[in-house]
Amino acid sequence: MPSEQWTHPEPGDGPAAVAAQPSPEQVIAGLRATSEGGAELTQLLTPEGERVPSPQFDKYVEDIDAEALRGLYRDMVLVRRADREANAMQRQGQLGIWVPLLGQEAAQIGSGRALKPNDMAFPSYREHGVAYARGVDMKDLLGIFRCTDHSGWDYQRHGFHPYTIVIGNQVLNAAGYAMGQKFEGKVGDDDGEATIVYFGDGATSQGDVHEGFVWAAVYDAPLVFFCQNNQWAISEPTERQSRLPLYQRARGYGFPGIRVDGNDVLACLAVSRWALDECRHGNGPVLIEAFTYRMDAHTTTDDPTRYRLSDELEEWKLKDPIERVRAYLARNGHADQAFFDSVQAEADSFAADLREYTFNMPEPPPERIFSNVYAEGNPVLEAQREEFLSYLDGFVSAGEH
Ligand SMILES: Cc1ncc(C[n+]2csc(CCOP(=O)(O)OP(=O)(O)O)c2C)c(N)n1
Ligand SMILES: [Mg+2]
Repeated sequence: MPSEQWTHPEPGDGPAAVAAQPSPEQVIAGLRATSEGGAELTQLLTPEGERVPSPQFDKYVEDIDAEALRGLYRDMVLVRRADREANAMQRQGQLGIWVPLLGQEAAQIGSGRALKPNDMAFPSYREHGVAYARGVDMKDLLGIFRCTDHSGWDYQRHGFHPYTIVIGNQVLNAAGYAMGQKFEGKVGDDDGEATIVYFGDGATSQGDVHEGFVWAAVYDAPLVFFCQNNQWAISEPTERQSRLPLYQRARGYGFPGIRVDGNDVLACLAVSRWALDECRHGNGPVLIEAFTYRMDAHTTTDDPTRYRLSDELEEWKLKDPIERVRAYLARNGHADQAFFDSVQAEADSFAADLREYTFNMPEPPPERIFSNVYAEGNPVLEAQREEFLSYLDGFVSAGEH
């Protein structure tokens, strides 16, 4: 494993600090580890858009004919276009911050489209593509980033929980939810339910994620741990987070782990369907490591040129998740230029709608913060609300004098 070579320097003759320095070969191996998934990568569509047969996973995408693949292509183009529009709107001061998903479209659409209506998804903060796949209106995401909303959708209706900023915390919530599905007898056959939880490579260093692994494992919870290894936790590369490929961690907890090409929408769909199926039949949990790349900054507050080489980005551009589907569709005569143009036009108008909505987004009244905290009335919260309202009234009357 290149990453092992980098993090396991051989003891040398010199003082420990000197002996621990990686050799030039180890440094190169470490760099490669952030761009090459290795032999263990499950892939159905190469970066050049060629279909790779998979005895284990082909059956999970048997129904994906040309039309369905065009649909997955369209999904990815729309969410990328929305992502680019939101990024631009932050630059114009219309959003407080944006968290780009650029490069992670296949991981999110592939896994998001693998879910069934009764399944539950727990996102972190970058899962705009999964939100879209769960039927959340992308406009409803934007209130969070314009800082007018905490969360803008009905999570039960969409099977998509609110975004979580506290790294890894949603893994505990998801483990609890999946244990509930198990306790309530919703697991065991084709109609069983499953939960999927999204987190990053950096999150795997958090205690919450380990605790989630332990609880889900000992209760056989129907939980798919979906780790998007985008190679970076802000400025910290994956090889500083783990001595071994992340998917191999599952073994220590006693459940299967698999590494999938996170830029291959077909493979992400197939592997997620397999893992969700395992879970709904009672064979969970499962860890999926989607090997992908964060093509843009961590957020709009970050400048990745400070800590990573641009040739790494150039290398990943050749593995673009959308381009490989486009190449496959075009090469096999499944789509013509008119199709690609129409998807682009649809994406442009989708983005224009988001822009229009954002610019005219209503400001919620300040007391909104007290709404929807509890299902029923709560006297303490009600008292706080009243106090806050009279405090605000004080400002109005001061202005009137
Ligand atoms: C508990 C906690 N610690 C630190 C942070 C600050 N923080 C925000 S994002 C991030 C990196 C997360 O990296 P990763 O899990 O790889 O997810 P990615 O952002 O790459 O999708 C950190 C440290 C936080 N939000 N929560
Ligand atoms: Mg990351």
